[in-house]
Amino acid sequence: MSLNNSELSRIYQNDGFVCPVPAIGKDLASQALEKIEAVEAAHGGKWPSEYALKPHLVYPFLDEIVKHPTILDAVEKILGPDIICWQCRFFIKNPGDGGFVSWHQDISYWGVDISENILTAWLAFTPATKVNGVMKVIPGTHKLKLLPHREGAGSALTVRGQEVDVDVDESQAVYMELQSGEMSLHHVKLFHGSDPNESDQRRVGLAIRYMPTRAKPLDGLPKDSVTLVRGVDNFNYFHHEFPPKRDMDPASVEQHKRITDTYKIINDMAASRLHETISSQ
Ligand SMILES: O=C(O)CCC(=O)C(=O)O
Repeated sequence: MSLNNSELSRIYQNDGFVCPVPAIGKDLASQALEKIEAVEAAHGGKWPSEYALKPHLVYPFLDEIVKHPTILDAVEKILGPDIICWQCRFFIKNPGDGGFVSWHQDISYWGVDISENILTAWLAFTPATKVNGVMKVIPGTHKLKLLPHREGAGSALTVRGQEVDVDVDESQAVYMELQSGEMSLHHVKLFHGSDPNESDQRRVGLAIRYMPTRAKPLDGLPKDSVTLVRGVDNFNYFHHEFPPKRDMDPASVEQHKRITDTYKIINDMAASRLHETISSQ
């Protein structure tokens, strides 16, 4: 689907998501998948858990992907010209592993102003289909407030096993099917989740979180870090990250550890303040 600026932004504002959107293309996606699988092979067949968050800080091929011009051109239509990549993380489901993601809104524990227009580009390295556990969304729910979430009730694939604490009408679900090299874009408050992989093929995707540089962290949290991917940052609410020179170079590994350790503290503090954040809307 090739959409002009106003269509893409209109659909996103109306529905809270756009899908499918051309991104890095099939060839680059399959080259990247080979690299992902080489890292997995070197770590006992699984993406290493210590690099689950922000792997673009230690692997140059992922740094290139989060800065890919086709991705950023689409993101810019929604967020404007000054864009930061706040985080990225893999969501990988192997056949029969039972992995699923319960219905949730993303922003609950991110430690950032919840009224801001923030989105995820979910980039497919394999086809993502209804059978292999593609992401599903409830259109229009991005217009709701942030709602209470239960922790630990949901999937092991999310950071806190969070699940939105309301009944979700599954009959309204839309499945965001993708070819490899395509992406979906979804708003940070949109209800979304995914079912287990019932196929014999892997489903491999990278969720890249983009924000406008004006997105303000909640008061009183340690200063978080971001990668400036387009435009200028006139706000400096976040520390700026440097890109890796080569796979796992020591300075990048040190930076990654410092930043993800700080983020764990931010995530815990944001979780403990969730009620306060919800009632402030
Ligand atoms: O990959 C999935 O199934 C879910 C992804 C997700 O929850 C997210 O991007 O926030």
